[in-house]
Amino acid sequence: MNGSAAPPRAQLTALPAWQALAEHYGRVGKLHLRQIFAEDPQRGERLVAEAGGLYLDYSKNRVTDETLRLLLQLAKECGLAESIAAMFGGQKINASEQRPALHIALNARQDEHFLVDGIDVVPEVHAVLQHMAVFSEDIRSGRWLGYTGKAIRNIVNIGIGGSDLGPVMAYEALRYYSRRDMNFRFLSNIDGTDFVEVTRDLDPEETLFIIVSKTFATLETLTNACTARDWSLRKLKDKSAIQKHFVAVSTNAEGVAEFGIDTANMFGFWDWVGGRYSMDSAVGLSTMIAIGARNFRDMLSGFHAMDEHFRSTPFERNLPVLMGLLAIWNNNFLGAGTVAVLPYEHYLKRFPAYLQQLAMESNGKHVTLDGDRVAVPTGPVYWGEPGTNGQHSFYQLIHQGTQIVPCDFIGFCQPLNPVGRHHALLLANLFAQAEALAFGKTADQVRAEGKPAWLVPHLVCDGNRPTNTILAPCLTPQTLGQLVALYEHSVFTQGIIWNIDSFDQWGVELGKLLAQRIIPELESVEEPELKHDSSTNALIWRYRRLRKEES
Ligand code: G6Q
Repeated sequence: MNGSAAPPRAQLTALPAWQALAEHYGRVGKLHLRQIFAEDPQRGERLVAEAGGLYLDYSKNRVTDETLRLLLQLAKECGLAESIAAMFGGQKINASEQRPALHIALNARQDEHFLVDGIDVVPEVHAVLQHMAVFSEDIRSGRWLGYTGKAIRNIVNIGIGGSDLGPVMAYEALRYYSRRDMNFRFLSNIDGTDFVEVTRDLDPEETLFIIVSKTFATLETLTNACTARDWSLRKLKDKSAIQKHFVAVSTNAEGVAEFGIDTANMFGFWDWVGGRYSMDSAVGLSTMIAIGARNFRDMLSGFHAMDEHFRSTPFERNLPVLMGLLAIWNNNFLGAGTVAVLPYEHYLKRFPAYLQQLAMESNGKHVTLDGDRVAVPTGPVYWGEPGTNGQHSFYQLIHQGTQIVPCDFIGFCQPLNPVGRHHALLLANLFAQAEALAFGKTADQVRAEGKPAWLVPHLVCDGNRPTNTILAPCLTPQTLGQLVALYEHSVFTQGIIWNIDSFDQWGVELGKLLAQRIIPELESVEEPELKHDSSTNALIWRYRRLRKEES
């Protein structure tokens, strides 16, 4: 019995391709990339794939042609092709929530059709985009005035999780293309510090808040939105000023109206768009205001190009499929529990944090779609920092630590800000790191450099650390769309192999529920009767005591 229409699937480890991979790993698991490259001088030109200018070099993974053949066979046995068709066909592939996961429809051209329950959603998608374009232009041109007649100079996006990480990442990534005479800020944390720091130098008369919440029921977002409303009204006095300084992105028109926002200034999206897959929906309103409607559409065309590539390219040349299958190999056969994402592009500094949610909320699951406990580890930890900063921080562990950390290096051939030799130095470091990780340095090489014997073991780098290198011409809105869609579909591919629901997130509910119980226990004037475990009780008592002493 499962929540999807699909029949239960055989256990992953019982599939012939999985068993063949396990047996194959026994033979090739110890092979070193030095040997693999030496035996195949063309490997670096062979094990690459390209889509719309995005070039993936996966040759520095610990795989042979046979490994790749078996991984592709695994994709077949797991029904990846059928699952891709099911996603694009609007089937309820988010089985535990009984919904389609149709974020790809957000990128559709006007002449395309995506059906949800038999209804084409593309016209609605374009209607919202048009609404966003008009509004963004009104703000950018100064046609939209604040309550006291001043133009809007500050945009504050209030949202959390999927309603924050995409917008903030996209703003940072595309800052080069953004309006420099406006401020864009992102308020997410329920910690009052976030609110204070975001608003401290802003003038309410020139500030527009975009409240982004699919449900319009999220504690953090509503708390921040209410505080922002109070903050605005302290200066603007009149409640009707809210209409000029607050707009919403949500599926919940009732909640939006109740808050006091004119629903004419609400930008809709749909329950078939998951939060972490929503930066190309109205959730990206702040992005559109920052970079303009045309650039936003270019970003969507990048998403769309990668969506189409994923849908129609044979798997052996399909970037997201290859990356997803390699991630399975690294995680389940090489035993790597994490993936480092290392963009050599400062504008992508929030990209690892964005991917953290995309990958970990999607695939951090312990139960299969059939309700069974998974048989193998799922959902590696994603993390990272931009190069070259990481090199002076955690790369030591990646080079010489005791665990394997597969890395995705991301770089661009053309700098957006050409400054002296900086770009050549930056990219030289990227290429050098991938080279060093693959090939390392042997004791013989160290000795040949004349190093004293006692120092030799410290200088040896084993190498054989798997990496992907993604190289693109230049960071543009379109490239960003391609890059995000590449990871979305790679995450999807992994979820299909593991037979998990990559679109739900039930695990986050328990903590939220317990917080609701604890809030009154922290705030009540009376001494509450605590019925938690002894640790939680003691923490609450201590907090109450210290707060009381302070006041
Ligand atoms: C994303 C998650 C989650 C969600 C936030 C905010 O896939 O569902 O991160 O985006 O919890 O939810 P709201 O947009 O409903 O406020």
